[in-house]
Amino acid sequence: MEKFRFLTSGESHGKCLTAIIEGVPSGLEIDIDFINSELHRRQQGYGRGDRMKLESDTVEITSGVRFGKTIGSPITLSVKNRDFENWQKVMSVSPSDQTDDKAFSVYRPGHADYAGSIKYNQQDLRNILERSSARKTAIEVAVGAVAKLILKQIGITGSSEVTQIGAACCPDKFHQEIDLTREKGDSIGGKFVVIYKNIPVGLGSHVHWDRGIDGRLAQAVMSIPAIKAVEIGDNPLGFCGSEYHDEFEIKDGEICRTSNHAGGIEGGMTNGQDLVISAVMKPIPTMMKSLESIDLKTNQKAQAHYERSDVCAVESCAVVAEARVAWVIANEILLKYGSDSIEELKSRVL
Ligand code: EPS
Repeated sequence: MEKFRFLTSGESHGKCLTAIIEGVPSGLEIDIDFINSELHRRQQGYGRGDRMKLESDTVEITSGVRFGKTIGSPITLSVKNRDFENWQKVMSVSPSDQTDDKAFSVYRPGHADYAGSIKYNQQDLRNILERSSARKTAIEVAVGAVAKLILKQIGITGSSEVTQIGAACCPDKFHQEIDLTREKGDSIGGKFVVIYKNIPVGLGSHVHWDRGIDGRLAQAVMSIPAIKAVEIGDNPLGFCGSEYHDEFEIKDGEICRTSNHAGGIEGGMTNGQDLVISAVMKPIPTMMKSLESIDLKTNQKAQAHYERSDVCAVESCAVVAEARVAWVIANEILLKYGSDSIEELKSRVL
């Protein structure tokens, strides 16, 4: 069951990335500067590669918005790839431009190349790289910004923070860790946390397995490229039950809790506390430091393919996760309060 739904398209070095979103209530003011500032945040972060110097991601809206406000119809968003200029022939749609330029056939261990080439019967691994690249998260962040604008109307706000880079858990050490990794021609992962505040009680449900908001959040965050683990609230290992579960108390006549180890979710439903989701990103698998691999053309040993990449993208990934969590919350809000206009939504929630 989806109320806030969308599809995205676009390759890393294709002309542009596109999304069509359906289900956004009418009357929502679309703040393009806000969407662009979210795109800018995704491009930042210590350890990003040279592609980010080339791109200056901005959104274009071509449907669903009139005079600055949504009108209830599907919204089309697009973000241009500036680098397309250098890839026009290589990424051409036309059969007459067929070329082997930028083709490659040595699998990158850890990337989608191997399984993707078998699944889609492709001999040129570029045909897998182009869509498996995390470049597509640019348009996802634009969609997340629209979800955030809906949430903002009812007072829900989100943020994120990097909590670990490699073995370093203290922000003072993050840049040093990334610099050392770059010097070695390697890549490095890390961990971040996303927090959303002012969440109403009862988003999601305990009544059926696929309606739990924890499962939906886990899927949305886990499927970001390179994510290997997702946690809701505090990792319970090392706690006994009496320490972990959040006790009730009454403060100023209101029911509240003495802690938030559960990260705002109990029984697959939000409980009114802050929503807290952490995720672990593996080191990016495109590396200067060569790994042993196989060339699919010869079936012989070869060194893995390398092309421009990031040393560390954990900060950007946290922004992408904020966006994905925003989609999930916006969808649950629209499922629960089912409104066609922002005025209706506000009257139902506030
Ligand atoms: C990315 C753009 C890509 C990569 C990165 C994410 O650009 P290019 O491939 O042209 O350098 O920098 O993707 C990966 C590292 C990956 O392994 O998929 C972006 O816009 O975030």
